[in-house]
Amino acid sequence: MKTVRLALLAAASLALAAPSARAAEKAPARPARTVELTLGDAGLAPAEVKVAKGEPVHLGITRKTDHTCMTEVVIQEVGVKQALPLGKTVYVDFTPTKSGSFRVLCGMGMEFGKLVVN
Ligand SMILES: [Cu+2]
Repeated sequence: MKTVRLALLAAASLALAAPSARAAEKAPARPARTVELTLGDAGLAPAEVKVAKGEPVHLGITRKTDHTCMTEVVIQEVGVKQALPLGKTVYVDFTPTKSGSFRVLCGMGMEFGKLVVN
């Protein structure tokens, strides 16, 4: 797996280094937007996050309480399912491809917040 990844990276570097008309035409990759969420005794803060369709999101979540059932975060529509260890910021990356208001859930399906994609 590691070897394959390295090979892909090498191929990508070569592609970037090689001057070509096609590379010049290609739009630069959109930088990811970093969004930070904190889970405390009062819940998720902020409880609603707004992002843009097609914009890569680098989502960081820090669980600061043990008095919660949200030891895992699930946002089905963008394929997020991530364990939330206490006191540690975990990051998930995704790019929403459809707009809507998506529920941010704990592992058992309870709603803690919304991800709004416009
Ligand atoms: Cu729950």
